[in-house]
Amino acid sequence: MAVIFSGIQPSGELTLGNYLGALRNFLEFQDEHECYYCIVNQHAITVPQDPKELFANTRKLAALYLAVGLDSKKSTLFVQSEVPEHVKLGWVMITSSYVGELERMTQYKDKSQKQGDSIPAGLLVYPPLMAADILLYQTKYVPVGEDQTQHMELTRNLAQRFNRLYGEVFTVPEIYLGKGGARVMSLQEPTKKMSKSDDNQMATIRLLDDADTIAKKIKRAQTDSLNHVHYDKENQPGISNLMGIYQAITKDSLEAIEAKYEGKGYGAFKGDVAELLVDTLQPIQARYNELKDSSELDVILDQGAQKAHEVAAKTYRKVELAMGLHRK
Ligand code: ATP
Ligand code: LTN
Repeated sequence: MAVIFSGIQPSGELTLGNYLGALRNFLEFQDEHECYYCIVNQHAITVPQDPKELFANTRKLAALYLAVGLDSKKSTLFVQSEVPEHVKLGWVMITSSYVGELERMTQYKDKSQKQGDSIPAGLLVYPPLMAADILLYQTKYVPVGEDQTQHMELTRNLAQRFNRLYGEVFTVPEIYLGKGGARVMSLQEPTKKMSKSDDNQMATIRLLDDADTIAKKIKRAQTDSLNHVHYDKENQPGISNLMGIYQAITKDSLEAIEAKYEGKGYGAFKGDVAELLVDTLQPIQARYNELKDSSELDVILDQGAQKAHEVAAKTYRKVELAMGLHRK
């Protein structure tokens, strides 16, 4: 039984990108592996958050994890800030990192560009905290979207660096990229990834969007003037993105989709994409509504934090002993 770990930030309402690129893949593991799924609220505060929204988004995210099919009897679901070992090992990982390697992270470069002269230091030290999240559980596989590849490489480097210096303490983890949906693009700027913190509401499909909103957003999604359903990311990024979404849900091949819509315009295809999304998201939304205000949710998160803490504390003790960071 291998250990699986992944995390999502409660930094806004989840998008279709989060679902197809991450959440959906989490479910595959829970029958056969030891799974930890975390709401990484300490990562979310690397950019300013409204306290009320952060609080609400944390609960919403927990309910969504369960609504998509995560089973709390099989997987451990918990909130990062409730397990103090994350920041403890996070500090150790920060002190094991070089400024140069952190500055080379493309997510840091993207997010810091928008901040002018006042770049929050948290943006720079975000990846070593992510490494700590993963390494605390002796994780083997980390299901994430493609955008996390560089952070995963850094995590592996930090684990190997520590093991070389202090002895074999950590399992060196591997990224797990699911098939299809690993990179869903913005509906408005299809060369950019769909991101839950995008201010342009038309750019994202939210998991809690109703049928009319979904239809409107897909209808207005940027395409080109060729009116030919054809996969060509370079020249037809908008329609290719919609085809990627269609494929991720139906598992049809791109060729099969092209053949099905041969001679039909974008209107017909977009209508079908919207319908597929509504059919996929409606049952998730129904379960979400049952769960969101239930006391069951708190019981699950309390038990999750306790289980995670037990495991994390064991690894952290090994770290202290290996580094001489203990007294007894
Ligand atoms: P933010 O906009 O706040 O940076 P985000 O939408 O990028 O958020 P994260 O919380 O950073 O989401 O990521 C959660 C998971 O969703 C990660 O595994 C990430 O790789 C995946 N993910 C995020 N966006 C996409 C996307 N557009 N396509 C596929 N996977 C994605
Ligand atoms: N960096 C990730 C979120 C994240 C994560 C993790 C993912 C924080 N800690 C540990 C997997 C494992 C992101 O921005 N998507």
